[in-house]
Amino acid sequence: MTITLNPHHTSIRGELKVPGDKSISHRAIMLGSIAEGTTTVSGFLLGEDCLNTIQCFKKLGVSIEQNDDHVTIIGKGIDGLNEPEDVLNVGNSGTTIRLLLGLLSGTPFHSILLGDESIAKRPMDRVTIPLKKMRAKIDGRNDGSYPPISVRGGNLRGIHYHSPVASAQVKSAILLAGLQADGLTTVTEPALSRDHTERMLTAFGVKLTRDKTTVSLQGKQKLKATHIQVPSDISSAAFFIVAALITKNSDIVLKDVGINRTRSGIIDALKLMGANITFINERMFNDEPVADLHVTSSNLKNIEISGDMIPSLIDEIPILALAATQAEGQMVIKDAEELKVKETNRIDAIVTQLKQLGAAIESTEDGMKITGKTKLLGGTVHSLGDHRIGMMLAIASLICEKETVITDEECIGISYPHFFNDFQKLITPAKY
Ligand code: SPQ
Repeated sequence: MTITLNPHHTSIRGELKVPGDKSISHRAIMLGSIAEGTTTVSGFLLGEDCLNTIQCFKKLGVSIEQNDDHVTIIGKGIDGLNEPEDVLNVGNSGTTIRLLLGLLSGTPFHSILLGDESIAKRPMDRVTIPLKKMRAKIDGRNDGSYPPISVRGGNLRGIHYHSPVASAQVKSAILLAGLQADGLTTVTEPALSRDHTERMLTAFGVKLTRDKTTVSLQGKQKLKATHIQVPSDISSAAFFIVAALITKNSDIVLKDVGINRTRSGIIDALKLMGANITFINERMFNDEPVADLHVTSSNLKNIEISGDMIPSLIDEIPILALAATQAEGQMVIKDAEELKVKETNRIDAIVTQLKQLGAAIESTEDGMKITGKTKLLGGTVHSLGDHRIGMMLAIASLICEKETVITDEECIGISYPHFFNDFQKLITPAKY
């Protein structure tokens, strides 16, 4: 399907609560399923990726009831999952397939995991290599590198894995396998990736030790059911943060946003660029920090984005690139090769689609260069089936001279159902 957005030339004003955090919602279902007792989740993300996680765990024999954004999971314990009678279809979700590969590496039965066309192209060897070192039996296309993938788990031993990439999916897959392994499992990453798994394991009573970019846990620990309150997703909030910054007379408050330091690189980057963003009412949801974010229109200046900052804003690079088109000077994004293995090759997707709208943007080997300030013109652009590209293009339409037509916009439901309702809510008529 396509959507046509007229040029708005408007302010963004009002208060909004964006949906629950995708990474935390996945993990709540997974850890609740292997805990002892009944776990309840509030603020669960009803996006397609997280609903696919629920379907996979139902096929593994877990009783899960979902009413709107409240979910109740009757945990089966760490040894209680059943061999699935059907394949486990993760749809578009890289988090589901990679974390499930880790969890199922410890279960003494056979499972087959697959997903959509995008998932079939995403590399799994980053998790299958360490999981095989732990003795999991895994096979798939290209020697276990691409889905469909089959796993026969059990009899794992702990390892110390030095991951070549800063990836929370790699770290989490190994930790979920390590929970079922003999001995100690340790993961060291080159830079700290998002740490929701570590925080939530602690909330479920698991003992782990952390030292900078290293985390360790002993196998055979039991998880105790708990209540998880999911913060609003900073990755979804980022679209409206940038919308408010790049439009005139804008003033918004985004409620209950997760501001975990391993995810809030987008706020740090935008503040360095001169953005007016303040945290109000800082507090904790379980072990996760949250705040309400007050954002107003700002004059932005471009900066370099590179190094250890990249993992903390990797999913926000599409919307950061749009902000850069409206900032003075040049933004250089480096060390971001990981963008090539997301739902699309996001370096190519960002560059081709923003260029189509009139941006001055070029790709590089490990990122891109964007020169601002440029007028965006509008025209027909493509989400390429990538939710974050689709939402970035929708926000771009706010400042385009002419109408913007976005193809395949329905993919936005992967992480942000009702995105366009929220978008409309914040748009106020121009005051010229
Ligand atoms: O789940 P999926 O498809 O991999 O989703 C993305 C996204 O943009 O929503 C990436 F394409 O987010 C990943 C993120 O990039 C979610 C995630 C997690 O929940 O653990 C971690 C990051 O990936 P990685 O490979 O750096 O661990």
